Amino acid sequence: GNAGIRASSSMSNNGGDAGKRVVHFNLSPTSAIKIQKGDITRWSIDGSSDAIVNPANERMLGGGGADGAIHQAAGPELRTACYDVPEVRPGVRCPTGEARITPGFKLPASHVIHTVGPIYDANSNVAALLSNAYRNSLRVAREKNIQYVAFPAISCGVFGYPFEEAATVAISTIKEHCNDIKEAHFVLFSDDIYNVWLKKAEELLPN
Ligand code: AR6
Repeated sequence: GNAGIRASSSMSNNGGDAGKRVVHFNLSPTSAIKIQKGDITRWSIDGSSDAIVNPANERMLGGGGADGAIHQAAGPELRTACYDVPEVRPGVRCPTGEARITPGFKLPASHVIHTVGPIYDANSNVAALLSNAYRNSLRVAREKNIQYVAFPAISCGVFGYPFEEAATVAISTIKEHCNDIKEAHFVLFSDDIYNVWLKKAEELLPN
């Protein structure tokens, strides 16, 4: 049930340079969702084992958007670590909806969880694939005992997913599956996506 969910906002240092207004939604005494505008490459929780989620592609060797920014900030060791992830079939290290983990190298965050969201297609079940990307990212974090995870708006850039539909999938999936994680953060790059996410969170995570 939703008993105990409470929203509050504050100026917070969590997220370092990434944070302006951080809006908190407490799901339980030990688990929270936090939403902020910012650059995910700058995000970390001081002194903790933490992870940022990279909205990658199936090859996992870098690209544009957040993926490009994350590789740029992490340094060339990240590409080497990604290259070493075994292919499940030629050219595919991480199938759509799955997740893989590497160190963060020069990033402030200690780990990168690479996941692949779907390319938006109104005529296929992309919502299930997008939900899998969030759920499997949390599962990989849990397996490594990582308690703090930051997500961008997976599939909302190059992959063309409409923001409102993506926000519904992202927030409901995280709400359902973040039980064993202390904090799931959304670090959103643009005002428009931040505003859509906040509105949807207030709808789906009521007081
Ligand atoms: N911090 C947070 N969010 C960011 C940042 C950043 N530094 N930079 C961009 N975003 P995208 P996708 C936002 O395109 O749609 C790549 O080429 C961006 O504004 O990064 O899942 C990969 O290699 C958008 O809201 O990822 C894949 O081929 C969101 O992050 C493909 O793009 C996601 O946009 C993946 O496409």
